[in-house]
Amino acid sequence: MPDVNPAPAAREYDALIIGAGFSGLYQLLCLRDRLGLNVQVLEAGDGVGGTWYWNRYPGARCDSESHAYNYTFSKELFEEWEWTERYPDHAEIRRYLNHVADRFDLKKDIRFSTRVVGARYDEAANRWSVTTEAGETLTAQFLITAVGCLSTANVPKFPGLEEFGGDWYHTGQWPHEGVDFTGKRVGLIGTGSTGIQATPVIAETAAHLTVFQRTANYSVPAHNAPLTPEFKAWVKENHAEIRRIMHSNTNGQAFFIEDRSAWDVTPEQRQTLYEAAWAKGGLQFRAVFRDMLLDKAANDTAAEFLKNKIRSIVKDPVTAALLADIDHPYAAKRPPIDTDYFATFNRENVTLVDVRRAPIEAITPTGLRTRDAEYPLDIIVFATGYDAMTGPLLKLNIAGRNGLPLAKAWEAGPRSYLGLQVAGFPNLFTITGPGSPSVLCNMPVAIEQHVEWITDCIAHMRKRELARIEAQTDAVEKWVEQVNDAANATLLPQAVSSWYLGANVPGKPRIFMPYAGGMARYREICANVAARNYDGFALSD
Ligand code: N01
Repeated sequence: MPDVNPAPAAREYDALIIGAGFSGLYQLLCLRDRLGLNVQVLEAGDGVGGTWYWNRYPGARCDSESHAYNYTFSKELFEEWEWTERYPDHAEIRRYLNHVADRFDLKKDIRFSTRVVGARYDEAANRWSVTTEAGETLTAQFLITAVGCLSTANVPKFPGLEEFGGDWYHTGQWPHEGVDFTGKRVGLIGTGSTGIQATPVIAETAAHLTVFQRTANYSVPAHNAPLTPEFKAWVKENHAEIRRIMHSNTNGQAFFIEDRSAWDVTPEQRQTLYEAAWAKGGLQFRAVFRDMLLDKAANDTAAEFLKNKIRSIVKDPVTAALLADIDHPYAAKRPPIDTDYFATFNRENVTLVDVRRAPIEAITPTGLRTRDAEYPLDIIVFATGYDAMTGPLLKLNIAGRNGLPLAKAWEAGPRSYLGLQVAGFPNLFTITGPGSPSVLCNMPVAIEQHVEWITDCIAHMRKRELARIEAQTDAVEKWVEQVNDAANATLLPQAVSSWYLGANVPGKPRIFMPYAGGMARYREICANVAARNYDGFALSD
């Protein structure tokens, strides 16, 4: 049943929140129940879930392990919810978020099926005026975006798509009723985390699946499985410890990166450690050595191990060579994890096509044409990613002081202070905005930290009767430098086709967007800023 709330009588709020995923739900709870504010959430979908509301493609599943993919603010909530598998699938995550929304009675303050199409700051009134697609206007002192980092689908502008006679879908806007691939000739474009998750599942029912690969990718087995009663009991008993680990490490996961260099061990020991990590599976593979993302030679040892795995799994040597022809360091792009991805290319009904060598030229009425060949298709699946991080914010048409559009302020790429605020946009907070660790961290951990920081900041303002907070230009300049320095200290910018850099969207400025200095360090920086009376922000009454 869609969650539909009638339009409320009041149109003026203390705070408006855009989005009802992990961020929006917790921000609502904090501002409404902890600070007593009059808050409204505006959500385009007809239910809670955010990214997980839209991402229902075959194989859609979280890459963080379920016991780490939680809110941790409530011990009771943590203990009463039981995940069923090592990695929750999209439907189970939606059940979790619905449970949270119902448990804390959040839905009554969420306007579903309400898409925000504009937001404008009125300086004289010190209020944000937010317009919805239906033409309504709502105002608030604070505007908080909780729109996620990966919610604006990137559908490449191939000529001919409108004339395609079959069906096509982007994975991030998947039909709720699902798609039946039985007996169909399916083309899947994209081999990021999504394409790698979807490929094996689609191959099970499609008559034929053609995977169009532009950039070959690493992947480590997920080894998904149902959780045992013992593990579930262990999780419940160890809430505090799991939380402590997630809050004190670099990536917000429930494990630490090993404190050893790839050069502390012999090549044989390295091989043994990689084999053990491969057998364990999941994102922990990148935690085997502390210098894996810092030292190219150290990274090469992991990269070679993973390429050898591909060569050993995939039987056809040409396909294996194409899959293992990876041009970037391991984990410099977001590392996928999979269930039988490489083995799927041993199936009779699956073909890999290199669209780096022979790019896609057009979608035709009956299929897809590359420079070299024509592929007849009934269904095309675009696993082509997102206009990441900035896309969801720019889509809102936000205008700050003097009507300055955010798109103009960010013409040369995103510039923010701590990924939380943009100079010239007072009282606007961007949860997991560009310049914060966000996508380099386990998202719920990054989200909780941002939401709690924003809540404390607003509480501070209320207590001191301050009405306005705004990032200062010099603080923004310094932070942008720190974001660049943090990225440049790692191998991350070496993946030139990465969406971390905006490289997947033609014309998008190439800026390394997330803060790569680590979640623990970032948490400390934000706490220090707050302790120093919100250093770098101007607060006024
Ligand atoms: O998107 P991507 P994604 N012609 O941008 C290709 C998160 N996630 O949806 O690399 C041909 O990574 C593109 O090629 P290239 C996770 O953070 C999380 O897979 O640009 N190909 C690439 O292969 C992830 O990183 C989970 O050369 C084109 C692919 O499409 C993020 O979402 C699960 C093309 C896009 O890969 C995005 O992943 C899934 C073109 N014109 C995803 N344009 C969880 O577990 C693009 N491509 C939580």
